[in-house]
Amino acid sequence: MPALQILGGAASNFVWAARIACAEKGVPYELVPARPHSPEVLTANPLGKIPAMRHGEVTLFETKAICTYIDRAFAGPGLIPAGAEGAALVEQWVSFVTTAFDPVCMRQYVLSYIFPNTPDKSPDRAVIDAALPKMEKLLGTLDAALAKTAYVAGPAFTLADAFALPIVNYLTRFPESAAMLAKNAHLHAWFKRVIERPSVVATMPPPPPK
Ligand SMILES: N[C@@H](CCC(=O)N[C@@H](CS)C(=O)NCC(=O)O)C(=O)O
Repeated sequence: MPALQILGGAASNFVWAARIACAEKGVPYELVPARPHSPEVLTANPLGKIPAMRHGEVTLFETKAICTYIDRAFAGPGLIPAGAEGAALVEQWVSFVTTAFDPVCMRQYVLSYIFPNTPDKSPDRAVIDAALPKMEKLLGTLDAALAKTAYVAGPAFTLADAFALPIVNYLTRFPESAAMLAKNAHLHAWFKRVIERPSVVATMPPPPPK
């Protein structure tokens, strides 16, 4: 049995980012299916969020901490550059994803389609419409970065790509975000490239039920 365990559900964008990090490094791991706030997750993360990680004596939560640990604890291609500027750029873009891109694009927009709070469970139009101008700016920000470099934080694939990709993949599934993606040509071209990486193909969550 692999020594490293990732606790969480495959559909979570953060769980997917941690699994991409393992796959990029060639680190064997076990995905332990667990829902947020389940007793299993609460043993590893007092806030109940996924993913959490166990590796021997090490227990971690927060996806960036988990991915940094995976990058440093194991051999394999580095996911954070050694140099000060390169490492800071990865930090910058991971923070951008966790503090700005995820809250608007996933929590506000995508979840209003998947788990709407409306009485009849139809997509929550008011919440979706309020997200759209913010999404234009966020996608435009990534697009401008990707106009200059092949990957989000520079010339090579890093944790910044692993964090952004699962969210952009969700954005391909809904009409307004798919149209926005098509308009942001550099972001779209990056997505088409990274979605075919072996680490991404190997960890792709199963399609949602129809
Ligand atoms: N800051 C956390 C966020 C993790 C997170 O929000 N995970 C979601 C699933 S994608 C979750 O557990 N949601 C349940 C909740 O927020 O109560 C991290 O980077 O790991």
